[in-house]
Amino acid sequence: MQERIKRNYEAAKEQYAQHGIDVDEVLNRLEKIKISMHCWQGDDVRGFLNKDQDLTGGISVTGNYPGAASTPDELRTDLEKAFSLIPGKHKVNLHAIYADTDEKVELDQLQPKHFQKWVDWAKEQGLGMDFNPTCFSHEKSKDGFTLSHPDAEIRRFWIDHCKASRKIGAYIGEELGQTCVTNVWVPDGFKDVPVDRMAPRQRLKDSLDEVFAEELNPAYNLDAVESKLFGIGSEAYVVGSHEFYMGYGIRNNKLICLDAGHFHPTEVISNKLSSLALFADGILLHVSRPMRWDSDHVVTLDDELIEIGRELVRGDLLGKTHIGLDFFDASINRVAAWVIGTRNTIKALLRGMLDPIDTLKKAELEGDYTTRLALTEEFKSYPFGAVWDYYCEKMGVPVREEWLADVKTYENEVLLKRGV
Ligand code: RNT
Ligand code: ZN
Repeated sequence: MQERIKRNYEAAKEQYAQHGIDVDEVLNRLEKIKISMHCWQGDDVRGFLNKDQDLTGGISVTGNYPGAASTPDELRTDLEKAFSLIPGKHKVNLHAIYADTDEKVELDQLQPKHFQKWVDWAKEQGLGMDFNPTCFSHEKSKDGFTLSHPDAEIRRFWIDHCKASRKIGAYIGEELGQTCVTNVWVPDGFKDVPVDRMAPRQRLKDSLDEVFAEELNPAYNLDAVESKLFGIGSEAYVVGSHEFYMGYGIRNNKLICLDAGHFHPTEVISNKLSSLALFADGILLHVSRPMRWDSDHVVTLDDELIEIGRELVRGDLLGKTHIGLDFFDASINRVAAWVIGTRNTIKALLRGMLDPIDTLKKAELEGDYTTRLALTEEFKSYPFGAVWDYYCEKMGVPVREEWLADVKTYENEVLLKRGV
């Protein structure tokens, strides 16, 4: 351990200890938190099954930075590189279109065996895995509807795909010995104001009931449902709105997924966690950064990310919250995008844990809002960075921006040679 890092850490520890914060204990807690890093940042949400299909579903990736992964092996190599620069042991979040198989297989026919290579790799790397049915970028979703499609045959296809996905999730969970969260998100919605808002929601509900009909061992698979407010081409109405899934999730014991970009631009998910937590079985987060719209920018350590970290810590919600990332930026090095967003998310949790929570809660309870504000503001310049550096060093990953040189080397030696 570098002497300077150790010295700064010891000094920081002392300062935090004055407010009753045991930094060593905080780092032990932090180490146990898993972030689910989404595979789709590595290849602009293309996947390997239907590579000739454009990205649809009202989401969009912009940028043409070279080096996107175009095979499962490339994607895994990139993920390994990113994980080697992030402290802790985490999870990889896969979409169904990332199946690793030579077979030409349809989404409704997918089986665990099509993900065996991913499972073997995750075992070898000591990673957990999460899963998602892919209800977009497909011929059968081209008119913007899947589980709520008016055509029963098309609905059937997507129901079967979601059922298959849950089974794959359960297989992954059993194999890896840690729960897989399978998250259902469908893009269904109308560009313009619908006449009938009810019927598509009724169909979505009925389809979901079928998807979830089979009980699976919750130790292996947990289901989540993800809402949104609008997408490109579904500006006026999204079938699976927040109210829809909040109701559905609470009634049916599903995890409710909150994506930071899926609400009105001034609405924040940090302010929803404490309410949801009182009623929902569990929460899944899609940590993202909406820039004027659901733009899925790489998450920065901004006020909202810090607030999410605080809420999770202060509300003691880490036990019932699964933290996933959801952003895709093709205008910068994709490995760097993962590293920046994931390190930031961990930093936000650390920041939350290093707040003088007991003192702040006491001040608030006593109506001493002056102390609440003063302490909150002064803590912004407490030596958080010294603790973060020590944590990275202790966990064997680069300290501060040292990781960037590593990514640049990787770019030159690996990414730029791909010609993608
Ligand atoms: C789309 C949702 C969804 C996707 C991924 C690829 O608006 O956020 O989570 O981003 O499943
Ligand atoms: Zn999302």
